[in-house]
Amino acid sequence: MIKKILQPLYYFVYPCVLLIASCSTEIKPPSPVYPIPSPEQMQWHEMEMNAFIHFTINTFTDKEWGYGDESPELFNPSELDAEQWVSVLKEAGFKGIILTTKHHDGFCLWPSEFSDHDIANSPYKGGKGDIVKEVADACKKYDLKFGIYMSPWDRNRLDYGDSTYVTYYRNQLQELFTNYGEVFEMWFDGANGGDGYYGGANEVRKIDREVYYDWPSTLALVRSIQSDVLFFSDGGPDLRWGGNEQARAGQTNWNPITTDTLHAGKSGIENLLNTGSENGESWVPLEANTSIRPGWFYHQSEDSLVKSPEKLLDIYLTSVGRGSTLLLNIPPDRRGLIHENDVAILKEWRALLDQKFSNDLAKNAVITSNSFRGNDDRFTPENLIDGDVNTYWATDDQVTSGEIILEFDSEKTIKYVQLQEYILLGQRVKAFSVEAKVGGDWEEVAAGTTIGYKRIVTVDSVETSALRVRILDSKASPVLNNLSVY
Ligand code: FUL
Repeated sequence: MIKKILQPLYYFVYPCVLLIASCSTEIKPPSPVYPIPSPEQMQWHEMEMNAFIHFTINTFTDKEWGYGDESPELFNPSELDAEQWVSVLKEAGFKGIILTTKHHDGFCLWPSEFSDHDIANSPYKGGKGDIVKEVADACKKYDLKFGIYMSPWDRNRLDYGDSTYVTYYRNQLQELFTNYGEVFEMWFDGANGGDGYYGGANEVRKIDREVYYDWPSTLALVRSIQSDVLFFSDGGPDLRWGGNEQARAGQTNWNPITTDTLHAGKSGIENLLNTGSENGESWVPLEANTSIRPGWFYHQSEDSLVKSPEKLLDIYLTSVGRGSTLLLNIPPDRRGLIHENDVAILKEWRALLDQKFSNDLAKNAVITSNSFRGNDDRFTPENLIDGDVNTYWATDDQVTSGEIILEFDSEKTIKYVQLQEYILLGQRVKAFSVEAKVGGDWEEVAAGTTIGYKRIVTVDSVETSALRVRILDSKASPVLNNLSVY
């Protein structure tokens, strides 16, 4: 009888009491501010630097854009060594490689079942070569991710402009995505249509960039073979072009942007691509691309024009340092090797990056903030300097600003301040400033708008015993997982 009376108490009242108790005391983590990155996009953010490889018949004709009438006989690298490419790039710090499997001239670096304009008809390895395979295998061996560029515009094809060409293009994508293992990124070039050889027609062909390729069907086809691949194009859908080829992301760089389909060459959207939009509907991060040389392909005449390590440091700051990922092109030469000059510069650049960003002064500083979420230990400012990207500092929901203070044990010379948002909960910060304590007063030494995955601001060298980072405005309560000072 007593048991019967107590039973409802046990099954109903007790859980209710527990629930109410937990609701009132437990501080919940902040809710996401949508959109947020997919798991594949998050991995891509963490890669930070990828290498582009432009290599094809242009390397042998000294051109940037082949016309499409080049004989495959011209393609004959004498010492090609994909492992040299990959090992040099890995040492420089790149995490993935994107190879031009076919550029605008239509020559294929793999023996394509659907074309004769390919490596099988070149002297390279007696027609038995397959450079897509060589690079994909080398990436596997050195643990780098492998990505594919295949130009939609094909100046060799007689049927470019007809629907049969789109079928041909899709067949080739199917070949590439079936035969070469995992592809992390597919790069769709926005350059489309114009004059060409076109199987001997030698004319100008115009296509309607927005409808001709029927991108949604093409993407669905590729996704049916490899579901995790990220598509890059002028406007996404997964990764967006940054609106310039100097790897200069916007000072304000929102990952969100509103895009209903691939823009595929739409003009006049460069500024929008460069900044994204605060209230954009989709997470489409900016990939900042440029070349280590003036051209995309190798030209002997540019051997002395390889960008300096200092220029590359600058490029790192305008790309990775503005919350985007860098895609730096390093074109192999006619031997099929990364040229000595480029190898030397990459080494010096790596050393420069290590020298600038290895001694994090924040690690040994005392860190405090004016507030943190619910005064709960899980959200303290210490999380910003614990080296763990999965722990973060956050404020209460209604608080959209905050101050974090770092106190050093002695005067330090500061050059860079690095901030990171915990973007798995969305991009939030709209404005921040950095101040240094000089002669007892706080002086502003840097300021910025967005942070995103990573933001590095350069400070006019200042000697100080304390730094204050002020989050001035944010879409919602700020959530940061890293603060580093160099
Ligand atoms: C452009 C192309 O026209 C260039 O040749 C190069 O491939 C660059 C990365 O994209 O649109």
